Amino acid sequence: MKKHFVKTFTTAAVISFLGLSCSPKTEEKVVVAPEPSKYLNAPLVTEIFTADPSAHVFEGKIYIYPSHDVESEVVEDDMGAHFNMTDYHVFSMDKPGGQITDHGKVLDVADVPWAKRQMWAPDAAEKDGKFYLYFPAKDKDDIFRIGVAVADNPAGPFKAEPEAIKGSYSMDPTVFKDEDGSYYLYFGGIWGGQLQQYRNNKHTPVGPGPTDGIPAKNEPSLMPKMAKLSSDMLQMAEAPKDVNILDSLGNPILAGDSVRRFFEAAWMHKYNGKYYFSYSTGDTHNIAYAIGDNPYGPFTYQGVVLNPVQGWTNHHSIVEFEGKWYIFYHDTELTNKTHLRNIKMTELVHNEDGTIQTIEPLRK
Ligand code: FUB
Repeated sequence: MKKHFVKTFTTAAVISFLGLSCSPKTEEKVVVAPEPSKYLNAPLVTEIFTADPSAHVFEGKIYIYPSHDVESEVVEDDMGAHFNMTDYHVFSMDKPGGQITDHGKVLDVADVPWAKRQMWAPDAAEKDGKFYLYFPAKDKDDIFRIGVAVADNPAGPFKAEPEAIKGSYSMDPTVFKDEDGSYYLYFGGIWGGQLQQYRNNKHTPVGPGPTDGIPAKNEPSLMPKMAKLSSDMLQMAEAPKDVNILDSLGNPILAGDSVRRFFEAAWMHKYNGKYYFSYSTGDTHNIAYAIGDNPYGPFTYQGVVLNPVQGWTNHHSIVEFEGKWYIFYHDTELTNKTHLRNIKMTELVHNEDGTIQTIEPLRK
């Protein structure tokens, strides 16, 4: 905090200065000016810890579906065991900058018959007046699966389906609704997200560690997965396919290209008829993006949407509200602990050529 001395001239002092009568009186006050924040934006929620915000406009409002971070006894490891979340809250705001409403707990792991622990990054979708919460959790065998829970309104509460989505695996699900009314599920995450334990949609682990099963540096990286959703929104209508992320020459991004390869946190948005697949590069901490011509891709790498935030993880969503685009993201401003995060938002700008202006979340 910087202290400034501010001189307050009273009327009496001015009269005195002008040579008029009255005793001179000058007051000195110490005021404390707030340190300029090093963060681009303030946390949206401070009462509980929140992360991985998936934002949508439902019924004219912005609804946010984040992870609910909690302190727990679990020791930190490279598989993210310390992200030991057990439930979800939903938040809403009438408009950017508006007051945030916490709609309370909308789903608890205890109410998900197939799930045991680690309720990680969720997303939501609306179809025909029903709302669907897609969420990853570890099952009784400690394998990540993706579940669905259903509600009659965007603020829940949500009722979980008795079983996980058939054939689902790994984590960080997101659902994209295309303009023709089709819905697509994107998912996956390496290391703690277990994607490296799968080949051709089969669980074929070569070891329990976060990098066991990661391809060699000069091989194509593991790609996120996607599938069209069934018309009831509860299953995949097809076997998951790779979301191919290519370089500008049309070659797959390599596993050793850690600045550009997919790690976790898939998101899809559509802008001017193009499909923007964005994701976290994990251990290099960027939110990157790639553009394609249809929901299946391939997608060509373009650059960085959001530079590293404070904290190890970087996870976002991108949404349009009344003609402007916004990115929702998180950092660790409230705690400086990587597993106790807080959600934030800021405007996102598409350039005339369709590229996205890179956002710097920390002031230099
Ligand atoms: O919140 C737990 C995990 O951290 C998410 O699933 C990842 O995307 C990372 O943000």
